[in-house]
Amino acid sequence: MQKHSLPKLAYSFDALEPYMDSKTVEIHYGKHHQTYCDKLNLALEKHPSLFDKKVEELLTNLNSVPSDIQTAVRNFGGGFVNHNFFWEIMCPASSSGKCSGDLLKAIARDFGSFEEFKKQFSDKSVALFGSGWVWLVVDSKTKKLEIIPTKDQDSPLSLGKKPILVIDLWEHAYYLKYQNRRVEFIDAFWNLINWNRVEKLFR
Ligand code: MN3
Repeated sequence: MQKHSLPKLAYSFDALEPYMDSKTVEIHYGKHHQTYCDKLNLALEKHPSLFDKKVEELLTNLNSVPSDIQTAVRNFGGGFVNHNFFWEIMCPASSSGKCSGDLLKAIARDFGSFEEFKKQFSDKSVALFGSGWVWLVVDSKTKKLEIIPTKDQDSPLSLGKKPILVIDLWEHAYYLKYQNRRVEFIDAFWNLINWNRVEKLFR
């Protein structure tokens, strides 16, 4: 049995400056993300055999998780996996690159153009009420790209969608630097997307 632990960040806390400040990354990763991981481990201790499964697998089949820990897996397992993913699809602005190749073609196919996709993704991020996430996903049936919001720590995996890009819109993701100015945070986020990684996830 192996407890879950946070994956190492591929960059230092200050590497996302000035768009995401060092203190925010440090607390977001070291405190918020760590707490989701700890609480997930605590819940799984009631059913230790589940440690052998990937958390992504548990979230994909939430109904198969024992009912006494289903909510905990949804919230803390979701928080654990969503943040793993969030850190993974970001990088320092200097190596962000550009959306290109097959992904760019699919975006043009499903949204009309990259600019239109960016507008829709940003608009949904501004409009999200309360705490949650906005995702670019591939629907597992239609194979089309979609932009969907999820509440709290809900995962698109539980909806049959494969995530390829995400923005964390909980206030803890931006409040130290941007306070109530969520729009500025969303604008800044576009500088931090690891397009190389996102395109790999798409393929
Ligand atoms: Mn968060």
